[in-house]
Amino acid sequence: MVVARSRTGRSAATLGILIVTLALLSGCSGQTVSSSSPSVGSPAASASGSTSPSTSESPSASASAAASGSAAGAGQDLAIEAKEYAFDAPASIPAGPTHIVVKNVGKEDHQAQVAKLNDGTTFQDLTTSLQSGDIPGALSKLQLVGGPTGATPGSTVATSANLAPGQYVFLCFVESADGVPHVAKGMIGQLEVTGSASSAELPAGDGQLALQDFAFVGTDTLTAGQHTLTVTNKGPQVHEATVVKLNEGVTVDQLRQAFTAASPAPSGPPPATGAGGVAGISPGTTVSMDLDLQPGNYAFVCFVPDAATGKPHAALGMIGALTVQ
Ligand SMILES: [Cu+2]
Repeated sequence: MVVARSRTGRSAATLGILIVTLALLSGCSGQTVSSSSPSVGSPAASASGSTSPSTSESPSASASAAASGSAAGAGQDLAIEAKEYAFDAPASIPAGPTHIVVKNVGKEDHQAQVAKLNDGTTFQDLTTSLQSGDIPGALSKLQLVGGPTGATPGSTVATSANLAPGQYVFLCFVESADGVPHVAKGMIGQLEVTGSASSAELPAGDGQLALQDFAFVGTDTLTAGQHTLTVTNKGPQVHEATVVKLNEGVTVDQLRQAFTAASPAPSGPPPATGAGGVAGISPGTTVSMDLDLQPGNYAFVCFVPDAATGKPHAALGMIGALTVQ
């Protein structure tokens, strides 16, 4: 399938370019930053709360019986392995608060944009839109509930969402070196969420991030180590919060300038490397993301294209500073 690169607005081309930008940010350093687990560079260590690395069983959806209706736990784990160009994940999971854990076992960056098909929309409808390059059409068929993004090879990234029953997909819009987004290489997964909707809250976490047109408002300082941020999209547009670690000496203002320049032409070393984050979230939706960061200067970045101009929200100022002490 080929995703056309000729549309306007929220186009595949734009999204692809954004992902390329992200890839540039991630650079070729081979350096990985986990935003949720201590398993970086240690394949034997499993992500906290996820399945064992055993190959005899696929990642499983293990419902936590004790967490029902409680804010004390994430409810259940949904363990996903991402590689070129497929997701290895359970086919179904019960509805409710879900800790979505993506382990990148591949060689390229990956993400798992998690999205629920609108009522009346079939998986075939979605893939038809994707195959014809109609990304706005595809997005109009979906409710975006985040999902881990910015997963560098070997890293694990986790987010949480309260999954309502229905048909879901995992999508990876990261581009390969050939310029083709992984979703066009078949990197689409399907998930059926069963049972009835849960009113349970996601774990409160210890920080808040509001996504607005076009700014990040909320937590801007964290201590090193594990945190969970509640992330709410309060803007009329879809937003995301990709986390990047600024290279030594690079400021958030410089990063912002790189995105707002008329023709970004990165030369020299990339200004930042990927450090996880949460993928696209529909307006009015609250999810959460786990972070496990070393001290340093980071930024939240939104690469979602503006509905009116097609420019990435980052180019419209949607970059927020995050200091980890
Ligand atoms: Cu945005």
